[in-house]
Amino acid sequence: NHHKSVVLWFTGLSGSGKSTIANAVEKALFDQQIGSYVLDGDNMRFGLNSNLGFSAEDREENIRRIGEVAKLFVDAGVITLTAFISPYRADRDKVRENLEADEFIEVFVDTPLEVCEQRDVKQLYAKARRGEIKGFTGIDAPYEAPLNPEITIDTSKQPLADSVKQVLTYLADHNYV
Ligand code: GGZ
Repeated sequence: NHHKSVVLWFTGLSGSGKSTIANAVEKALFDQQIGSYVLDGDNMRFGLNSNLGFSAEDREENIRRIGEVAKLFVDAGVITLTAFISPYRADRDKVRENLEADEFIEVFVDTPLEVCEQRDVKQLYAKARRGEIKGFTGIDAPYEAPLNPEITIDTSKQPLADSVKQVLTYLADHNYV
């Protein structure tokens, strides 16, 4: 099935739903015989970026490397979905600038902190509140929201299927798929 390769750059707080939506979009594309690939903490932070932590400098380097890898995937013709907090606007903008204008779609997963904290699947917010994790995004480290994201999704207001549809509709409307 024909498609135009692109990076779908998901950004948002821990627990906002980035990986869940990205993986569901990957599956939906697969069902349409369109190959795509998800870059996330599981395959980047445990591999290529295993020497990086969560200081501002390390997050910047994390995002820089992911941006370079995503660019290689796009050059290889793959629809590439990345699911990282990527809290710094400047770091995301650098990734965008390193690609063609139509090769970067910023997907802001704008789930409120309160909702992410309520979910707390990995109990990381609880640890951050107790001071057992320092520099946790949204608690004592910054998250800089995108100013002009192509897509904004609030997972506290709609089910997963609607979020997936939102992304697929954007791709179809802009002739990526
Ligand atoms: C934020 C942290 C931290 C700190 C560990 N701050 O829910 P998760 O577990 O799976 O998502 C978070 C993930 C964030 O990694 P990223 O590579 O996406 O971050 S960044 O883009 O800022 O480089 C969380 C876990 O790692 N985690 N410590 N201090 N999230």
